[in-house]
Amino acid sequence: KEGFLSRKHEWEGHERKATHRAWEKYYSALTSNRLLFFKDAKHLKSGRTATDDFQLDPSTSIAPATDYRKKTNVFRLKFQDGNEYLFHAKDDTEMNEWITAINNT
Ligand code: I3P
Repeated sequence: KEGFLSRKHEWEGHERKATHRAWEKYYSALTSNRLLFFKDAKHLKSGRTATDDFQLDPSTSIAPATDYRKKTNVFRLKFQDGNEYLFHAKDDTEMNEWITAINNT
């Protein structure tokens, strides 16, 4: 699965709020166990990432962020180290595709 997602860092540790909290749009791509971030699809082809990738493992949890009310179609990824990120998909279908794809990693 690949496509544009906006991302917001919420927590950078257990009980430690993220300092850089703005939404950032990335062309995102899921591999077998990693979520990679690019500026656009062209950069994915060239392999030039825009920022660090996320390692996914069975301890990573993903669910719709029903408590976040400023945007719709937002889901949350939680990592065991306390990092939490929101992701904004363009519609409900996209959000559910990402959730299913990430759950299947
Ligand atoms: C953040 C930016 C985010 C906002 C966040 C701000 O400021 O405006 O859009 O999150 O609010 O801190 P900056 O651009 O200066 O980094 P929301 O879109 O969710 O409001 P927050 O600190 O309440 O998370």
